[in-house]
Amino acid sequence: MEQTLVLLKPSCLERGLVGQVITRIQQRGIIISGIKMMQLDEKILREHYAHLVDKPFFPSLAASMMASPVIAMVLTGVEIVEVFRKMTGVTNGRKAEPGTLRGDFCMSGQANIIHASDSVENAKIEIARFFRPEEVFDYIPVTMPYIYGDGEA
Ligand code: IDP
Ligand code: MG
Repeated sequence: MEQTLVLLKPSCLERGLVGQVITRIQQRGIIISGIKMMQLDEKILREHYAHLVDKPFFPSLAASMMASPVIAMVLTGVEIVEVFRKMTGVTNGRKAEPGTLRGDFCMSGQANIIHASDSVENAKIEIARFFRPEEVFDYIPVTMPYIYGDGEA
């Protein structure tokens, strides 16, 4: 199965939305393989948002990501990168479809509550950036035969 890296941003923690987001993840049948709270710093953010470092909004983005700890997660599932990007919704919460996490829980293009890896290749890089191998657990829930049909997972 595939894995993706998710960050619940300070805008998620400060607004008390952590439980609702995790509930949505679990009710979908997505496996949480790693989860921890971390305080991000400038160094890791310059790596994580390398594609945005030269944008005028980068200092404000970095400050918003360091405003409180974040919750980092490794999620596991079949085609999880694509599934979870769809669940996340487009970057600007005001444009995100209702039913997506951003479309239901935020109104901002920056304080948009959640990060999700955008490709399988980037997911591998991001998981290695935020988690040590021993922090990612490869258990299989006993409910697996009810989450996926025969031969799917
Ligand atoms: P994504 O989170 O939907 O993958 P990216 O383009 O990778 O979007 O941008 C990373 C994060 O940078 C966004 O989630 C958002 O918090 C922030 N961001 C992106 N574009 C802007 C902008 O134009 N102004 C302010 N913040 C932005
Ligand atoms: Mg992105």
